[in-house]
Amino acid sequence: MRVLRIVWGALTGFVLAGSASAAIDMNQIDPIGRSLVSTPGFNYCQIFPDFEAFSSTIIDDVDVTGTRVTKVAVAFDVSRPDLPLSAITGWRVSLWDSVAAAELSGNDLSQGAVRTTLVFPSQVQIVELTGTLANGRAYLATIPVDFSILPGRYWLGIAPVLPFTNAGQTYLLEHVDPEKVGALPANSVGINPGQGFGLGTKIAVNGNAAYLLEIDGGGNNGFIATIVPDDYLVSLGRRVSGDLQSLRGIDDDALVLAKFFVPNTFAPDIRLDLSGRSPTAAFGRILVKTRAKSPLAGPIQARVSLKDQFSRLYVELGTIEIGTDYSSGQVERVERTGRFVSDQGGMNVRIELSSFRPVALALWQVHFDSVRWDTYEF
Ligand SMILES: [Ca+2]
Ligand SMILES: [Ca+2]
Repeated sequence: MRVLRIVWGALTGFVLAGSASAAIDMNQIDPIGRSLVSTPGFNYCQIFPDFEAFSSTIIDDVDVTGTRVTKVAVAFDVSRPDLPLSAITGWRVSLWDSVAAAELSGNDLSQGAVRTTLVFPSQVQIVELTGTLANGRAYLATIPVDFSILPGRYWLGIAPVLPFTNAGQTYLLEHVDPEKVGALPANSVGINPGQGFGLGTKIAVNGNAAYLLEIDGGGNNGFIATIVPDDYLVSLGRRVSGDLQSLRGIDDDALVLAKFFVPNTFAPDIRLDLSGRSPTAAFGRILVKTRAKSPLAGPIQARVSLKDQFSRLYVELGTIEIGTDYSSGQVERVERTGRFVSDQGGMNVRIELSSFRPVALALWQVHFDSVRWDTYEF
C-alpha cells in the first residue's frame, strides 16, 4: 500500500507540473487501478539479446505538442514473480513517424526512428504497482529522455533489454479507460521486426499501450490554450470532401480542397479562412499548426496569416511547405498585443495555397487533417 501511495504522488506531480514548465502529451497509465490490465493477445515488450528475432514491443500514437520530449514511462508485468529486474541492461525508447517505419526497426527496435535512445538502468526509476488487473507482478518504469523534435504525431515504442535465459519475459500493460490527456483511438500495434513469433512484423492489438510521455512546455512562455476552428470558408478553390469536424481532430480524416481553374496567375490557388474563439486576448505568442498533405501536387506552399481585428487586415506569419505525405508544420508569431482577438474572443486564421511548379488541374488537391493554434503567455 505504501508503494502505491508513492506512485500516485509521483504521477500527480507530473500533472501539476504541467501548468508550469512541463506538460503531459500522453497518459495511458493513470488512473492506476483495475482498468490497467494485461494486454490480451500480443503483449511482448522486450529486446532479447539471446533470441534477437523475438525482440518486440507495442507502439501507440501520441500527438507531441512541444519541441522537447523530456520523460516517458511504461507499465509492464513480468512472467515470474522473482524475475530479476536487475538483469535489465537498458531501456530502448523510440519515436517513429509511422507504423511502417516501426515494423522495420530491426532487432533493437531503433532503425528508422525519428528519435531513439538507449537509457541506462541507473537512470530509470522502477516502482511496483498494486491494485491493477495485471496477470503478473506489475511495475512502472519512469525513463528520462531528451529528444528535440518537431511537434506532430508519432508512434512511441519502449522495451527493456533483458535476456530470456535466466531472467524471463516482460509484457506491456494496457489501459481500458485512460485519462483523456492526449488519448487517441485505441489503435496500438505490436511490432516484431525479426518475426521470431511468426506473426509478421506488425500485429494488430488495438488497445491503449500503458505509456506516458512528457514534454517541456516551452520554458518562460506558459501554454494557455489550443484553439480548434469552429467555422471555415473556402473562398478560392472548392471543397471536395470532409467538413469542419474533419479539421478538428488529428485522425487522418481530412478536409480535402481542390483548385478551380482561375486565369489569374497572381491570386493564390486556394484560400481557406478559419475562425475560432480564444479564452483571452492576453497572449504573447501564437503557434498556428497544420497537418496536411498534397499527394499528387506537392510540395505546396501554404501562407498563413492572422487577422488584425482592428484594421481588418491580415498579417502574414510565415509559410509552411506541404509535401506528398502527411506532415506537421507550424508558424509562429511573438507579439505582445491583443489585436488578433475581437471583443467577443473571435480569431481568424487565413491559409493561402500556391504551387511551386505547374500542376495539372485534376491533380491539384490538398488534404487538411487538422489546423489549430496554440497560445502562450507573454
Ligand atoms: Ca492510440
Ligand atoms: Ca482530421
